[in-house]
Amino acid sequence: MRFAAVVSAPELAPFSVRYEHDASHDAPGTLALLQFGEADCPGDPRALRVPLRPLRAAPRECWQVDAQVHCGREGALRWAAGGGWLFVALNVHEREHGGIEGAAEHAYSVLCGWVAAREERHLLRVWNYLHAINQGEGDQERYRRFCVGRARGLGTKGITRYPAATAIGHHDEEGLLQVYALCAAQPGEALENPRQVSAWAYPRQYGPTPPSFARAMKLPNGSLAISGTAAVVGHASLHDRDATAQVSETCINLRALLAAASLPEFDAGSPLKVYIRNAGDASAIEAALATRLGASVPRVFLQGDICRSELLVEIDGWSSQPRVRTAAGSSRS
Ligand code: 3EB
Repeated sequence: MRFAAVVSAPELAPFSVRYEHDASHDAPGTLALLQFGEADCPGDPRALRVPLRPLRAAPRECWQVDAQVHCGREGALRWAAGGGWLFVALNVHEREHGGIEGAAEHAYSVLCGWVAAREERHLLRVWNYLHAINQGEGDQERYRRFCVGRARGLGTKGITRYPAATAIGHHDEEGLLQVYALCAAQPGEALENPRQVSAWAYPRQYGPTPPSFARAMKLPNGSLAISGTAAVVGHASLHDRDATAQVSETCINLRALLAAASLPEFDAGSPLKVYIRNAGDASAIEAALATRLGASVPRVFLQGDICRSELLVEIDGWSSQPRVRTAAGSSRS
């Protein structure tokens, strides 16, 4: 008889995300509290000001674990960990790194180097908010330079399995790059969208280094972290200058991802972020979404520039695992 050596992965505590007005950073089990466009909250490393302006009354985004949370700062990096999950965030200033490319390389190098030494070493989901994302022509466009620096920062730390991601342009402080991430002590499963060419395989016309992200990440708890999703089919942008049609196409892309993950429709457990380039499109986008998403699906509307100038709207978010009926008839999530 042969015995396999089993190195058991640490059990993960339940992890959930929800939107809540007036949420407090010191509620038990808070891993992160994302505050859109609000004043900075310097006291607690978990309370992160996100440099995007809400276009509607915006709740805060709370990441919660059923576990004790420890948090701290190390240099520019801030973190919180508990129950096998880790929130980590970094604000970098381009002027200290010779521009967006150097800032991105630095941010990823610091973040990945720090995460690699932790028990929660699996980088699952990353958000990137950079200033003036579409400025510059051709391969000098700032988003493309960001992609070059990000790939270099990831590569020098040996990351070859891409996280799910969002990259959006902000109109806040010039030169500010914010990167924050969710990591865990167990790996996730990266998923691609059957309607889209994988971003890391985009053809040369979109830049010298293709974007380093997966379309979604199935988290070790079965939930799905959905990358920024726009009206991209194959590798082409569709519905130029038509925000409503871009919303429809984006929703088809989102449903294709849910199907690929064997998850049901979005519901009250699926908080979504809607990034809108032109504030003047907000009402049309809101109305278009109302016909395609159930009223119970939580959503926030943020002003943000999408990484291709022809794209007017992008959506990211979470979809939680369906509740499982236990033998006793009670339900658990
Ligand atoms: C796209 O499909 C739209 O560079 O991290 C979406 C999500 C997009 C993430 C990134 C870019 C990123 O290509 C843009």
